[in-house]
This record gives sequence, C-alpha cells and structure tokens, in this order.
Amino acid sequence: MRAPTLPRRLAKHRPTMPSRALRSLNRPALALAAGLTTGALATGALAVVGPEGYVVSQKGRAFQPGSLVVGRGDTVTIVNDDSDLLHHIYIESEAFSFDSGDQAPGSRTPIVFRKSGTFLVLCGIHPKMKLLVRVN
Ligand SMILES: [Cu+2]
Repeated sequence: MRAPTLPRRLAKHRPTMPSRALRSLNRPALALAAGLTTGALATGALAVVGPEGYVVSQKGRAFQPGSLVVGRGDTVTIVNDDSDLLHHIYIESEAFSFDSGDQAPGSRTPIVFRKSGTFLVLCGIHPKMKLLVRVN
C-alpha cells in the first residue's frame, strides 16, 4: 500500500518545499520588521541592562538584539562575542558620529548616546550587520 502513495506524497510535497525554504529565509527580515514597528523598539526587548548600561552582543556576524530603545545619555556597550572575528562599528549621522576602530574578539565598546533620534550602527567589516538604536 505504501508504494502507490509515495509518488502522490512526493508530488504533494514538491511544490511546498520552495515556499517553505523561502519562508524560513524571510523569517529574520519579517522578525526584524515586526520588531522595528512593535516589540523591540517599544521595549528594547532583548537588550541587557546592567552596570555598563545596555549590552549588545556581536555574534555570528550579527547584532543581538538588532534594535533597542534607550534614553538620552544612556550607554550602549557593544561586546564582540565572535571569538575569531574583528568587527568595526561606526555611526554616521548629522547629529552624532562614532567610530570604534577595530574591535578585537572579546572587546567591549561603550557608546554614549547624548542626542535623541534614531541611529544606525554599522560594521565596516560586515556590511550586513545593522543595529538600530532609538534614543528618546
Ligand atoms: Cu563585523
């Protein structure tokens, strides 16, 4: 009984495979978009607040979290948790510019956000790395 059903199952599954792959590819982008409009920006979701202010990890060539909300004057400390990669963050905007220089593995880079606004933190080495910081 299994042999005749196999081709049908394959035929049924074949068209869903590309869309499933597509969906998983789009998931980070969708999650980021959702985070930008709701949760992450509103609450600063996964950012850890400690003695050095907010802590954002650089791990797997990505910022974790990818966005956060802080108050004016708050410190965001960027930690290079990629044990074998250099990072090099910078911010270029009219209100505020910043350049970390090379960030060795394990290094911690504090940034004090003194101006309100929304700032994009980029990595000069990995163009896909983006961190959005909204300063209220
Ligand atoms: Cu990088």
